[in-house]
Amino acid sequence: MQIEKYKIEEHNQGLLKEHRRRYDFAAAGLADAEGLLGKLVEFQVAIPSWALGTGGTRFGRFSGGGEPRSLEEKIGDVGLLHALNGSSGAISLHIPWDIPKQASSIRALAAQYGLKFDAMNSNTFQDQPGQKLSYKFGSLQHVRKEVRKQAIDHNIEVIRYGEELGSKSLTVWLSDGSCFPGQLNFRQAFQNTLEGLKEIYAALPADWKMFVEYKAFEPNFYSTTVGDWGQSLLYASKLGPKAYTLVDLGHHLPNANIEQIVALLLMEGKLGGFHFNDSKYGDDDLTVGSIKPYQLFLIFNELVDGMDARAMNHATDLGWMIDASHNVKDPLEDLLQSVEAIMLTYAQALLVDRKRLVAAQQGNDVVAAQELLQGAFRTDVRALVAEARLRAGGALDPLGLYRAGKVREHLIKERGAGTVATGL
Ligand code: RM4
Ligand code: MN
Ligand code: MN
Repeated sequence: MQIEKYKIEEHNQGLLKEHRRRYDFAAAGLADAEGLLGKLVEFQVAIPSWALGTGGTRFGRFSGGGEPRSLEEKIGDVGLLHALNGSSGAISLHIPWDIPKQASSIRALAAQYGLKFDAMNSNTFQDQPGQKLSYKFGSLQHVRKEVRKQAIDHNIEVIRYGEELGSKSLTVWLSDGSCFPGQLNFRQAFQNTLEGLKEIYAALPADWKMFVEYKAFEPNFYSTTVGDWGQSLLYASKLGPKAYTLVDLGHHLPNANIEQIVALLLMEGKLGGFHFNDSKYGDDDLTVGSIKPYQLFLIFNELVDGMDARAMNHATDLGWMIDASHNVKDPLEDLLQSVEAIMLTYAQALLVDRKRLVAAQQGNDVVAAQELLQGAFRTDVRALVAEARLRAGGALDPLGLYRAGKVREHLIKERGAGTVATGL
């Protein structure tokens, strides 16, 4: 299904008066409202193809119905999101969950919705039907060369699919590691993995990036072969200039200072991309900003500061992706909430008075520094983000329109109540 332009306009008309009142108030306090709006309009967050269906845990999965049955329908879903919020202009695919059988028509379909293909993701954490060798004991780290080769070949195949679609990056997340002490020779596992990554790196087109994603635990619970940002950075540094670290917010040990990690990776020019989600305990994959919004703000504060220090383009120089799973919500509603949370937080980070922050830091004025950050965090920027959405052709209240337009009901009618999307 599609949401027609006139429906969005009608919806906006009804809300416009109140919106203007709020926007004028919010913009009056800003030195450069237009500059801020321009940045917000440009900023796009990629939607993961694997998060368009209902997620689950190892205990169960409760589908909400109307899930996309094909890559075409997944693209349709992201198209809906983008029509509503104007900030979801890309999709990140996972192979083999989303093999594009006819790349040219998939590309054309995405273009119709104004979507680009963000990072391609490989999968050597599951065995696939018909696959010769098993990844039970890892993929690139594996003690057997044939298994490593199979994993390398798969990643190269993913690059080829991505090239056909116009993607420009490959995200490698490995579940490799060990569950028990003694199971693995750490150095050997690292070396094997590095060798494999080198072969994949060699197959990257000139204008591509490779993102090495780390994760502290799960599914392996004693060691992970790309377990933290240090290890990821080590691989990325040894690989070369096209390799970067990817930060997934849910992949750290509890209480890790993610904003500091981000700051240092940016300083080194080695931060490549981001997987947004939120968590209370581990890789919970909850809605962005739902549990620790201040932490998200502190991370965005470092992102803006670090990117500006290197004169980077906020919108295009890093890969911005959501990586979440929705067990009890409608996935599309959850994704609308996540994108909104990202936009709000980005806007707040743009509001930080950096000159005054530097002065506070130089003067060891701890109180003033805290006031500055919390002042930005406590600013209500909802009307600013709504204005950016309006200018991008989106809806003033995406979630409201999604519900009023009975989008899920339509999708269930179209696709059926029992459909199950490929993915998590
Ligand atoms: C992993 C990791 C990867 C994602 C898979 C599905 O935990 O976050 O980024 O591709 O899940
Ligand atoms: Mn991830
Ligand atoms: Mn994850």
